[in-house]
Amino acid sequence: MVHLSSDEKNCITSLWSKVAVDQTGGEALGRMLVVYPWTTRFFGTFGDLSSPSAVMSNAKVQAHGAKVLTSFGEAVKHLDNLKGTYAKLSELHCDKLHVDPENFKMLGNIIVICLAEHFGKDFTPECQVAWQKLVAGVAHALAHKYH
Ligand code: HNI
Repeated sequence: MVHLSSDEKNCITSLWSKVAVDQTGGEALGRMLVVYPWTTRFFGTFGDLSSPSAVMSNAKVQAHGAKVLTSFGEAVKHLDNLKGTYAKLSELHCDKLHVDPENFKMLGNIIVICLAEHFGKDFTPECQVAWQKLVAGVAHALAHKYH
């Protein structure tokens, strides 16, 4: 359960409205695969992931990253109901994909890093705290249906 003040909610939604979702999503997923190479095991059908440049220029990584960050947008729309929002995806990642929920935290942190890099000083420390709470909340919601 995340507790966000109204200021925190405002900074999350206003920053989100300026995010280039497709580009940032591809970047975040690509970085996860580069920095935590064991995560490539989930993406055996994506083709060449053998080096950082192969990962970052892989069209399937870019497309899937866009899909993941678009889905993250649902969290921004439903800040008060993350568990309900991700119930189906939690089942999918658990039962079908067998993704260890630790990975959700790692990707969430990378998303925050990508935002910090894009927005520089506009990503204030207060806003960063709010985003950190949000990515933790999404990771928690995605892990919720695990058994
Ligand atoms: Ni994730 C598929 C959302 C983190 C591995 N994932 C999806 C889909 C969405 C999605 C949406 C598409 C579902 C469908 O086809 O119905 N994933 C998210 C979100 C996060 C996340 C919102 C966290 C912010 N996924 C992760 C992580 C991993 C991961 C951290 C692995 C390390 N996801 C997958 C895999 C698939 C997937 C694997 C299936 C990919 C494919 O198409 O083959």
